[in-house]
Amino acid sequence: MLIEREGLQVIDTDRPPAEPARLVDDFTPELVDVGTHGLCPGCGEPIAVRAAVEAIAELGLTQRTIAVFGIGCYTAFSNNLDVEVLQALHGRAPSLATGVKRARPDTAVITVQGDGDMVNEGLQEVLHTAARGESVTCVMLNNGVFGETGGHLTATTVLGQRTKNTLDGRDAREHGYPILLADLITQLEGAAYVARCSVNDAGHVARTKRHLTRALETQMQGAGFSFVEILTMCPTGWFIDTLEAPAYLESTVAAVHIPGVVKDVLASRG
Ligand SMILES: Cc1ncc(C[n+]2csc(CCOP(=O)(O)OP(=O)(O)O)c2C)c(N)n1
Ligand code: SF4
Ligand SMILES: [Mg+2]
Repeated sequence: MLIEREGLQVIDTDRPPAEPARLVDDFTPELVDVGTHGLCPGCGEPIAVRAAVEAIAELGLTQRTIAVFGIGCYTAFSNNLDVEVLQALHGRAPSLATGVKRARPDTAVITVQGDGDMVNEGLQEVLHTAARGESVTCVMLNNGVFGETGGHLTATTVLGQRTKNTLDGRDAREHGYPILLADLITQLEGAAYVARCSVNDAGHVARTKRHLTRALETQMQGAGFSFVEILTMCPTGWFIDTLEAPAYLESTVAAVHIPGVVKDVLASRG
């Protein structure tokens, strides 16, 4: 029920609603056990994780997926998902995933890491895994900050981007240039599928799911290493208003880390 408070029409949350809530339909993906999470409002990571579990379920891989998580805000989802999850040390998820896949080649193995975890703390792990052409899928949630520890600069932060320790924006002379990981990985012979996408609007979320699906298909066909970089909003770490974050992603982050399919070996084989 709406009430008037300080001249505004607001929902009355002081007492229970007159009618109980009614479930119109259950849109919860089958691999989501617990629908609520403690991440910030407007965070892009829950959207990206949902796209991944939907892709896994739609490919019929529900019963044979093993995920390897890095350390960041997204790690909280290891408690929400009905997927076997292994926790890696910072940056080491691709190596752990390699071991899992070699021991259990029948499984679908997917890593979930942040930009801090993957590019700052474990860059060599993902590069060597790609170069070896391991049949695993690595996913990087790229928000350009160490979100969980307070919004500091990472190796992917774009020039001019404001972070906790670059309050005047990243400056190449002081902080160097961003690493564009998808572009780097694509040069490695063992990489069979490389794509970059984002979750800042419905169209991009749909494309993200298609890229994740294609990456998992590449893995299951044994074609080589697959990599999906997903640009995600971090309004808290970016120190901007929650509602401004999707547009900021588009104009600032995606202008440098440009979305699209960078490499698709299966498609080029015809
Ligand atoms: C060896 C080690 N160094 C530092 C930390 C602290 N730490 C925990 S999460 C995190 C940030 C991770 O950033 P990112 O991977 O980008 O994930 P996000 O939180 O942005 O999603 C850091 C530095 C740690 N846990 N272990
Ligand atoms: S700090 Fe950033 S990445 Fe972490 S939950 Fe909040 S918005 Fe998401
Ligand atoms: Mg991050």
